[in-house]
Amino acid sequence: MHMPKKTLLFLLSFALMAGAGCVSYQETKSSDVARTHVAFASDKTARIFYEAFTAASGVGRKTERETCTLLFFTYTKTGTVPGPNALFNEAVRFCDTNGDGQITEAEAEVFSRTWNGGTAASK
Ligand SMILES: [Ca+2]
Repeated sequence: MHMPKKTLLFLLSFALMAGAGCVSYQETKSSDVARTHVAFASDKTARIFYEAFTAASGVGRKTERETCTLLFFTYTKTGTVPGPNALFNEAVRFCDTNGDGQITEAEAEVFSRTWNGGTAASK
């Protein structure tokens, strides 16, 4: 059986690519910013805020991006996790409802009941 040269070359290229498999790459980055300055009306207010903030700090948010390149059989998965300051700033923005830079006891009480780590509730 005689196989044309082009067909043989095509089959050889296909076998080479199939044998190479898929290259997979995964990277997780942490992005952080400077912490927002905030004042608390009292020590009790600060305690309420920090207790609610740290209770939900285990709830991480991750922004993911996936890329699949068929030509070179490459699969890339990139994730970004906000750093602790970014989460703190978001918590302050969420808690300080009137945006005056001071957290009152009423704001801290509402915050402690509604803050879930910034995953669902936001202003
Ligand atoms: Ca305020």
